[in-house]
Order: sequence, then C-alpha cells, then structure tokens
Amino acid sequence: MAEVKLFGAWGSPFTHRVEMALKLKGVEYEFIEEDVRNKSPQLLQYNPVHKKIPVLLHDGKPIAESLLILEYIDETWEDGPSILPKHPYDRAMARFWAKFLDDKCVTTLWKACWIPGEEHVKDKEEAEDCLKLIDNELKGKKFFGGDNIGLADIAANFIAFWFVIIGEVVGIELMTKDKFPNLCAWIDEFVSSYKEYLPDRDKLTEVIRARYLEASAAK
Ligand SMILES: N[C@@H](CCC(=O)N[C@@H](CS)C(=O)NCC(=O)O)C(=O)O
Repeated sequence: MAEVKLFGAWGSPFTHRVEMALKLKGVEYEFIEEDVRNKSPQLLQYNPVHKKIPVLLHDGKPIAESLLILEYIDETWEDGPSILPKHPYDRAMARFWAKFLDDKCVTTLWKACWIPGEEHVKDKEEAEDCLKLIDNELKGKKFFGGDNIGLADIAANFIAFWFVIIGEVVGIELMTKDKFPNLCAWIDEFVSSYKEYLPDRDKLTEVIRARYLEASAAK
C-alpha cells in the first residue's frame, strides 16, 4: 500500500483541511507534527518554496499548498465522497470560492480580529464585506456546492471554527446571525456534521488564548 504522510501542525486550519479530506476519503496516513517556529530539515526539503505546512508526502513525493493537496487527494483516491463536483462549471465555482477565501478572507479576518489599532475599524468593515459576499453565496444552500460538502466548505473551515474561537478570545463578535444568517446556518451545519474532523474546541481555545496573550505582550 502507498505510504501517506502529512507534515502539519495541530492547531493549523490549513493542516485540518487536509486531514478532513483524508478522513472523508478513508485514507490512512501518518501525521508528523511540525513546530512552525523551528521547522524540520524534512519540511524545508519538501516545501523549499513556501517553507510552510501542510505538506502531503505520497509515495515519497511531496505536495504543498492545502487547496492543491485537496484536489490531489480527490483525484488520487476516487472512493468516498467527491471533494470537487463533476461538472466543469461547478468545479470552477468551487475553486473560485476556495481561492477567494484564501486570497482575501484569511488576511482580512485576521487583521480585523488580531491586530488592534487605528486601522481596526476599516479592517472590520472589510472583513464584514467579505463575510457578506459569502453569506449571499450560501443563500438557500446547505453547502457552497449545494447539498454536499466540497472544496470551498473544507477551505472555509477557518471561518466556521477558528475565527469563531478567535472572536471569543479577542472579544469581537464578527459573525452574528442578524448580519450573516446564511453563513451562520452554514457554520452550524459544518460544525455539527463534521465535528470529528475538527480539533478539540477547549484545547484550541487555550492555544489561541496563549498566542493572543503572547502577541499582546510583545506589542
Ligand atoms: N497557502 C498555504 C498556507 C499555509 C500556512 O500559512 N501555514 C502556516 C501554518 S498555519 C505556516 O506554515 N507558517 C509558517 C511560516 O509562515 O513560516 C496553504 O494553504 O497551505
């Protein structure tokens, strides 16, 4: 049987995207925990361009960048639920939203929640603009692609789980039901249906709290 290894970090949403896909497909893998502050020579060897986790190693061949890894998993292990839909248009849409989430939403939400200061109000407005676009996209749908979970849902795990916790730790409630009803319904569905693919909530809250205290003390 082909050997599958995942270099990742426990609290990383990008790593969890890959773990979720592997688990959905029923692929057995070895998890190798990386310390992103002290990267292993193996990680630097397998991802010399970005030097980031996650990296999937399949039969000794490395694949970096979580969205590309998700597509690789979908194409390599055809059993189990499809991560990308069949129709080219639906595939393009799934990729469009996954790309928007990574190119725009991650940084915008991060700035709005984590970095205080004068820019904060502008950052919060920008984050709400992103969330509004996602809320509109999810209108009348259970998941981004319709009835089944797919690429964009897995990519949006950081909104469903990480940023809800970050908001609690930092004391900012960005994703309210009155402003983003469709997004909040999607979050409820995602978290309740796929709980076993998410990290322990209490432990993650403590990790995020510790990082926030550390970041605040360093200012
Ligand atoms: N675009 C990358 C982002 C991965 C990423 O940001 N990983 C972080 C941990 S969550 C990392 O490795 N950071 C180390 C660094 O930036 O040096 C992906 O989707 O895989």
